[in-house]
Amino acid sequence: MGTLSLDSLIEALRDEFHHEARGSHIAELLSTYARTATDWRAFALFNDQNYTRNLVVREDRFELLFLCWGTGQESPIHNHESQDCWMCVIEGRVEEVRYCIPEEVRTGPLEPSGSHVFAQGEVAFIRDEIGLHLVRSAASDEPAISCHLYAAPSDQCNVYCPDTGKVTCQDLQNYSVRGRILTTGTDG
Ligand code: 2CO
Ligand code: FE2
Repeated sequence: MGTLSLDSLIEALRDEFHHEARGSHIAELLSTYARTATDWRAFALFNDQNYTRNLVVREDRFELLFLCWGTGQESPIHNHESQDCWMCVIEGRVEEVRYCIPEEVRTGPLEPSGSHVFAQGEVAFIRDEIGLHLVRSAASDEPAISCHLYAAPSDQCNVYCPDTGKVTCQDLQNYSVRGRILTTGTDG
């Protein structure tokens, strides 16, 4: 595969999901995009406080976001409801720490089941049957950017307390849409 622009990636994903395709071709598309494109820069917007979710496109069957991980920034331990989640590193290195989904009655610390650092162009895949994860920038001196494809879109996930396993439902907030930072409406 040659080079891919963001628009051509989105067209190719529409085609894939129209045919209910899953798996290796999607990872290949994301990886080709990550290794060849630079048109993501306008959408990769960082915030000092938290990792950011920058929405590019959201349709019935999928949504595509760029997530920006400042140094030391990480997601909570969370699930993906009934989503398939592909994560492809665009710049820097991103660590994924996996956890098993605790049994309902369980209380106590969550133990990681594994951890892997992904470099530019490498693709991670997770869904609830595989487990939970936490994602963060891997290097202490270098931010990271990753491209996330969720099928289907979702506005919520479950967040797990690492010490107790307690589950809470969390709204997923976008920081920007197509390069425009959203105002929260809570300031002023
Ligand atoms: N799922 C998290 C989110 O959308 C990021 S970790 O990678 O899936 O905020
Ligand atoms: Fe996730």
